[in-house]
Amino acid sequence: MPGGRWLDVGRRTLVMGVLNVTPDSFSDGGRWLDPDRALRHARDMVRHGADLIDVGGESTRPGAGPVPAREELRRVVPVVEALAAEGILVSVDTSKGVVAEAALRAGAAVVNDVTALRDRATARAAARHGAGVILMHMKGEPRTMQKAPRYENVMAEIADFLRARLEFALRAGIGRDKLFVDPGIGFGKTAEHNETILRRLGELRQLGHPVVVGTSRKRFIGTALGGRGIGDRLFGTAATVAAAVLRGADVVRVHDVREMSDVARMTDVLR
Ligand code: HH2
Repeated sequence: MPGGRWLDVGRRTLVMGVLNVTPDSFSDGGRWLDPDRALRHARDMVRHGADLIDVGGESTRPGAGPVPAREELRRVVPVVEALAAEGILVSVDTSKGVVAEAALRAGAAVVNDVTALRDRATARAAARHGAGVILMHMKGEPRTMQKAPRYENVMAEIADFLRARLEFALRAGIGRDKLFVDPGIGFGKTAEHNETILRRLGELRQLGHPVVVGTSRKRFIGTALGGRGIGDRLFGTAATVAAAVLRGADVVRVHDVREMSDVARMTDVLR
């Protein structure tokens, strides 16, 4: 881990800044593909309050296709390496074991895996490096997940899935204190499911691990506001961040770090 630093969870809500080095991410695709621009943006996010930078080289937006490992490595590793060398805490947003291994070797401290360690090589890499892991719930695959997702009981299904993946991660040798859980807002969920998750987020605290929540600029916010476009969801995002913090989120994953750090800090005061 860079300089032996680790996330100080629990004292206040931590802010994870999103850095998508992709041509096609849903809200910022193409903006940070150039490594120099990506690094400048990451430093800005840290200056504005990000505790951790989440570097991703493959979009998981609904309908996105897979990116070959070689291409994902080419996008992600140089950026991770440069940020880690500056002492910035980095997570790598990947579902591929080879990318996780390379990013951890380059200095990333956390693997953010939207498939919750489906690739066992990711679990092995995280265990070997003593890395943190964010286990996220997704129903289905990005390509198809938004085609009429259905649940008997959305909170119970998410909690059961995460409990099973926590057990798997522990068996793989990942430290108990290194595991985070995330309900996966927008991953195989309708707007109503996302709203239910935010209303009942507190229930996930029973899993005994810090809770990560990523609502930033997502479609259900646009829907609730009468069809707002991606560039017009800042205040809607702020409301979801405040709600998540009040209901016990430990980490919020956001694009607009400066604004959402204020929201998180102020909501922490009121919590
Ligand atoms: N959401 C996205 C990507 N990764 N990881 C976690 N743990 N939780 C999330 O809610 C989450 C995530 C989707 O957002 P973004 O990275 O902005 O878009 P894209 O996947 O299109 O790159």
